[in-house]
Amino acid sequence: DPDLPRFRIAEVRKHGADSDHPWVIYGDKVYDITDWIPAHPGGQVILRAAGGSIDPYWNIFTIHKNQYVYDILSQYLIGYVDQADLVNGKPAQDQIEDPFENDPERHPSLITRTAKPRNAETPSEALSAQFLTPNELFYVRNHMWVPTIEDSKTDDYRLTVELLDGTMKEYTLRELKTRFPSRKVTAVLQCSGNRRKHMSDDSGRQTNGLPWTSGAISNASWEGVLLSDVLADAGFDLSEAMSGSSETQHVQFMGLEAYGASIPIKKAIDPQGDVLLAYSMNDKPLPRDHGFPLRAIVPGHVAARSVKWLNHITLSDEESTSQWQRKDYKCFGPNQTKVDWDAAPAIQELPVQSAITTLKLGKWLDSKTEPNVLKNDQDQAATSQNPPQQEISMSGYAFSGGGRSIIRVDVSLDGGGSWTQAYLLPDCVSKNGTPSPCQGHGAWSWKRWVFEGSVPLDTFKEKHGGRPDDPVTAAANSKTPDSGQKRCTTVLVKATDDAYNTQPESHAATWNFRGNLATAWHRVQVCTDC
Ligand code: MTE
Ligand code: MO
Repeated sequence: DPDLPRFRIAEVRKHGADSDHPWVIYGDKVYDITDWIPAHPGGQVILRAAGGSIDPYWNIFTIHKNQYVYDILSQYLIGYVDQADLVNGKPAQDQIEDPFENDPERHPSLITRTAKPRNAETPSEALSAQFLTPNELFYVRNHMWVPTIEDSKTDDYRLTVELLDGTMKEYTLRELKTRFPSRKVTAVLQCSGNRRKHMSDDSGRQTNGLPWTSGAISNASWEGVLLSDVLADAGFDLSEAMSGSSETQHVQFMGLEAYGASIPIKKAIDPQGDVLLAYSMNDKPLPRDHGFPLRAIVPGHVAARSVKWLNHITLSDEESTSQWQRKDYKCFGPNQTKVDWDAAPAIQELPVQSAITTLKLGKWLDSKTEPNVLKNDQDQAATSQNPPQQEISMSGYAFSGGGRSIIRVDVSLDGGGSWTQAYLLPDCVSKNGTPSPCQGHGAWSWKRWVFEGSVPLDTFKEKHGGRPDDPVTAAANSKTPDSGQKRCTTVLVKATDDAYNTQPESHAATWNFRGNLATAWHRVQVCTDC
C-alpha cells in the first residue's frame, strides 16, 4: 500500500523493546508487532529485534524464512522506511544492528569454526593436558548470540518453573543459591557433532553441520542446585513421578535467546542423575559463553540438553517443540536422507567415544641395543621379529554417556590388525589427602589415557590415504618432508564402557546426513621417511 507513511530509521528506533508499541523493519517495510508478541512461538525473544531490522535475526532463526511467517508479519504492516535511509531498497548495512556485537571476548587458542554465532573447539593439546578443561578453553557451541545480563542484575535474574497444570513459580538466582543446598558435579559436555569432520572425511560423504574435529567436548566441575529440589519446591510431586504414574513426562528448558530442549522426567528425578541448575564452572561464575548466570547441566546426556542462559522450565507431557529437540539432534540410517523426523528419538544419553589428542614420534630404537618391548603389551613384543622400532607416544580421552564408566582403551599401531591397551589416568582417585576432583553419582567425566610404545619399521607401509588437515595428524607429521619416500601406518584408538558397549569400526557404517554421533575408531596416519 503506497499510501502508508514513510518513517526515518531514527523514528523506528524509538519503538524498541521497552516501548508500548515495538516496531521492526523487514526489508524496507515497517511493522508494529505489539499484537504479535503474545502469540509469537519463540515468546519475547522477538523483542530483541524491536526498534531495528529483523533481517539479521531471521538469518539466524532460519525457520522464519517461510511464506507462513511472512503472511503473519504482513498483518502488522504500518509503513515504509524513508527513502533517505535506504541504499538499494534496504536500510544501509551500518544501520542494521549486529546481533553478535555484545558477544564476549574469546581466548585466541580456541579453534573457531564460525564467529557469528560463536562456535569454537578446544585445541587438541588442551583436551588431554588437564582433567578439568580451563573455562577459557572449554569448547563453545552457540546457536545464537550471547544474552547480556548485567553483573548488578545477576542476583535478581529470574527462573520461572511452570508445572503441567499451568502453576508457575519464580525464583531469583539469589533464592536458588540461598534456599537450596548447593551441589558439585564433575561432568563432560560433548556436542552431538563432535568428530563430525572425521565422519565426512573417512566416509567420503558430506554431512550437514559444523565440521568439528575432536574438540567439541570438554570436562568441568559444575556447581549449582539440584533440578529435582527446585521442582519439588515448585510443587511437583516427586514421589508420584518416581512411581511412574505422573502425567509429566518431560522437563523442557528454555534459554533467554529462545534456544530450547528437553529431557525425560526419569533423568530429572533420578536421585543419582545429578541434573543441576548450575551457576558456577570450575569454581568461578559461569562465563557468558557458557550460560551466565544460569544453565542446566544434564550429565551423561548430549550437551544440547544442557540449556544455557536458562530462564524457563516447563513440565510437560511432551518433549520441547524446538527444532533442537524434534529435529537436528537425531540419527538415521546411512541410506536415509529424506526422513520422517518423528520416526527417530531425540539423542539423549551419549554412546562411547574416544580420540587421540596428542601424538609424538620419538627415537628409532635399534633392536640390538634397546629392549624390544611395547611397554603396554608384553605379548606383542614376544611375537615381534626384532626390526628397528619407532618410539611413539599418544594421549587422549574416552567417554561414555549415561554415567557408564570407561573400563578399557585399546590402541592399534598397525591399522587395526593388533591391539594393546592404553593406561587410564587415575584422575578420579584421591591423592595425598587431596579429595578426588570427581563429584556426582555417575561416571560423568572423561577418562584421560596415555600410551607409550614403539612401532616396528615393517609396520610402516606404502603411503596411503589419511587426513593431512586433521590437527593431530598434521602435528604428528610436521617433521616428515612431503616427499614420495614416505611410508605410513595408521594408529587408532577405541574405548569400551562398563556395559561392554564399544565404538563402531567405520564412520561409513554410522554415517547420517546430520553428521551426529561420529564415534567410529579414531584413526591418525603417522608417516616416516625412513
Ligand atoms: N543453550 C542455549 N541457550 N543456546 C545454545 O545455543 N547450545 C547447546 C547447549 N545449550 C545452546 C545451549 C549445544 S548444541 C551444546 S553442544 C552446548 O550447549 C554447548 O555448551 P558450551 O558452549 O558451554 O560448551
Ligand atoms: Mo551441540
